[in-house]
Amino acid sequence: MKKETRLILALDETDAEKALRIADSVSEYVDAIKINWPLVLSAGPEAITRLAKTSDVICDFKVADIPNTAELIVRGAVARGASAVIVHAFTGEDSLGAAVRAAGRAEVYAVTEMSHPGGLTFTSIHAEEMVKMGERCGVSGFIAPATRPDRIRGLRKVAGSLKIISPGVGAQGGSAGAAISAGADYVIVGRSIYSSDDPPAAAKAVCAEIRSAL
Ligand code: OMP
Repeated sequence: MKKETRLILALDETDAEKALRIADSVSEYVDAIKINWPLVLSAGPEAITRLAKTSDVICDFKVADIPNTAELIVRGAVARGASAVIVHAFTGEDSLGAAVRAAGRAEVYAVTEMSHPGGLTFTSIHAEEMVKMGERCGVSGFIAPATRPDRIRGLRKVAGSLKIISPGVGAQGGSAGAAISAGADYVIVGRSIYSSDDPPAAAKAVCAEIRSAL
């Protein structure tokens, strides 16, 4: 994944044609497009391949399964053109390791503490351990919450030079500048770009905020 704007668009738009139009319109502002079940369920998995023609695509399938199933899901996503897959770490070293091996040259990002309030119930408590385990498994990086920049700062200390990508900016209340200042390499932004009246202008504004934090 290139590291130019440090913005990743979370394209959870369920109107497939609109999603593709938005992806095109913001292409100069984003380093990658992250897609999740909402778009895959409405547009089909071929959306991965269509988007991958013009952008790096992160398949946010939050894989949380036994090693064999994790491997099959990651292989399928990469075969369709994904450059990276998001996998839960809480399933343990065998499952996360299987996902990394199945990804081959594609990247795996492991979820640590989740950005929503419920992320404090279980994921927060084990986030540092999940980062250490992810490093042993060979992941490329971690998901850490832009809603809690202090937690990005804490997880950055454990993650060393591995990447941190941070969702929770805008609609969930986090700020792109604060996440980058706390040690995130990229921010992930969804609704406040794809649901805005002017997605390119919204993406441009996030990029400006990121730049001013660097
Ligand atoms: P917005 O809240 O609309 O900006 O979207 C955030 C995106 O990041 C969604 O696609 C979420 O599924 C995803 N996400 C989180 O919001 N919180 C997390 O802890 C992890 C993720 C993720 O793995 O991307």
